[in-house]
Amino acid sequence: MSEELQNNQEYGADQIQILEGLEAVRKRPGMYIGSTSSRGLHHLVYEIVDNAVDEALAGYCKNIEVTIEADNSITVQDDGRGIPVGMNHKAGKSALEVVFTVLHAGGKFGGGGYKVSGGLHGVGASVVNALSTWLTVEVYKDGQVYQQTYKRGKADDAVKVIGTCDKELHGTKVHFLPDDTIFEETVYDYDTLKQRLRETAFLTKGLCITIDEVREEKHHQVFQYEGGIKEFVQYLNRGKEAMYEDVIYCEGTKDGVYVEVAFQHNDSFNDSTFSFVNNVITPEGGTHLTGFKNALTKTFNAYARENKLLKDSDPALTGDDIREGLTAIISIKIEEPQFEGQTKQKLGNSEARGAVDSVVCEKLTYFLEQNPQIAKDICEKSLLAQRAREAARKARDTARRKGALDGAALPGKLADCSDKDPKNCEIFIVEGDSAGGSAKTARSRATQAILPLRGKILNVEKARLDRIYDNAEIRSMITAFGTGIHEDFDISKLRYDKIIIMTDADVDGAHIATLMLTFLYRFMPELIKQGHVYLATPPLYKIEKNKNVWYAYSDEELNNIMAEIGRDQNNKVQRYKGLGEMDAEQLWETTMDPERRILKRVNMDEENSSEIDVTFTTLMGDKVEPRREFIEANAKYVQNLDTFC
Ligand code: 2B7
Repeated sequence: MSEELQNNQEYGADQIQILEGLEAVRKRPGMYIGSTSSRGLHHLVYEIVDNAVDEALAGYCKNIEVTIEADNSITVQDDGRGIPVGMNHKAGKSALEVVFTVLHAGGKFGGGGYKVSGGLHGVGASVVNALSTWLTVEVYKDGQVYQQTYKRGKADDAVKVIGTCDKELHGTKVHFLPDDTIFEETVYDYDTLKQRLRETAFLTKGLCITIDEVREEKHHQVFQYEGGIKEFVQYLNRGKEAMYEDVIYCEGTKDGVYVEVAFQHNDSFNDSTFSFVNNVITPEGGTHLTGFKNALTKTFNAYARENKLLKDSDPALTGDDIREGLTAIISIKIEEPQFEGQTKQKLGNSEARGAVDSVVCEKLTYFLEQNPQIAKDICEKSLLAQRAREAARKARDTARRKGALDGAALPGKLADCSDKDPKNCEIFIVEGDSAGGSAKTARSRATQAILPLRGKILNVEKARLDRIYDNAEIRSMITAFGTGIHEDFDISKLRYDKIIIMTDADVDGAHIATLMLTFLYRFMPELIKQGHVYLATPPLYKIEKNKNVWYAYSDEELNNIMAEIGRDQNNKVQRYKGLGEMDAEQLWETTMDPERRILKRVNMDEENSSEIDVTFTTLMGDKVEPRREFIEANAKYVQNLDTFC
């Protein structure tokens, strides 16, 4: 730092502060972007895009283009007013430079509108700059092209005019390369960015967001939704049968809170409600979500009583009854969001509760009066849900009495391990009795438990709670894990550190694994979130030559092995079709031995939770066409379409 000062005496105390500011970001990047993992890497893009989205929310930007360049650098371009380039007298330098080099170039900077989107409230650009090997920003304004370049957050030079452009052109372009000395991962994932940008486009109606990938692999997609969150709900419901055609939509502003809510019921039994504050998902909800739930319960009960769909003697519908098969988006914009809870993801502002409650009550009451048929259909579905819930309660009580849910009596088919410390233990959920038998012989008895399941397990996307509690395979999993489900779920009672799903390496196996994951996702999501769920990876091929043995887990690996050992008559290649084709010793060597096996941990990034919901409902729901489309789009993971569709 002292060298900087010597080199440039004109910079005074202000400069020292600025350097310290960005040094702090490089020293503790996690404090500013959460982590330096792949997640943090992607956050850099969201921070830059958020500034462009703010410009769109202020009414000046219609298009945002994001490009993943060949070298994994990122370009973001908008057609807003262009960041101001004039002198900021307080800082003694161009406003543009302030935005990219000062940690607290706060929300009101530049005047007009307030900072609403995103997490870092206007410091995002400087944080991204500090964490980039290099960054270039260009501003198009009044026929001039302005540019400034930086290395690791420090400006190379003052803002320069580098050329002229059409007078009509206006906007900002940012191009940066994440610093590989800071990030553990520097390769961008197209799908991750695509999903987030699609979500951003849904949340900002009319805004056109383009994403391009110009690496070896090429992609190009455009997201623009004139219907905003109404279209988001349709998108989430695309794998399901909607109960009525219109998406119900409520919009309004109260106490400085802008509220938008869209919802539509479908024929499933799940509640897929997602809430957002300033365009950022709130996985733990908060006051805005509470306000929505209150309003929904209150309004439907009032309507049902008034219209004699619910008799005076009937018990009120519960929120759960009304939300059965509901897909909903709650999106609010608020000037100073306060987050609480352990992970600071839960909205705390009390005015948000009142605002959402009152906007939804008012608009929904009106909608129901105008659409009596839809109102009646929803009330009747809720009444069915009420009865089913009562039946489920009875089924669960019976199951509880038999000790079937609380681990009191472990399932007979379970071959448990002898070690009683869950930290050391793992359970293999194995498809089929025969593979289960091999696994029981192969396992290390002290720490590995085996639970064989017979055939395909119940698809929980298509079954009501009472049937789910009644299903033997599901009950045996619940009992073996020890945690209970839903409101009874208690992770401290988990009996195994690793839950390993072991199925055949074919399409049927993938289907069974997906059914199990669907069950875990809907009933014990915490197990996935906390990283306890894994997929075993059995090999696809066994190669033998001159008494040596190799296993290949992919076609690529097979080719590599063959290239190495030479393709000749002494080679024997065996294609494994299922776990059952391996004897116990082979199963142990290739798939179960902790020293040699490949385990894939199933992870669930809550930032992507709406997309995960779509994946499960598309794969497991009734509609064939969206499923076929989904599988075709993800064909690299699935080999044989026919069996699955
Ligand atoms: C608080 C800072 C970040 N800003 C402005 C004006 C326009 C503008 C921006 C932006 C990212 C990639 C291309 C306001 C706000 C700075 O002050 S940031 N556009 N776009 C952006 O960052 N895109 C602005 C008032 C008058 N004229 C311009």
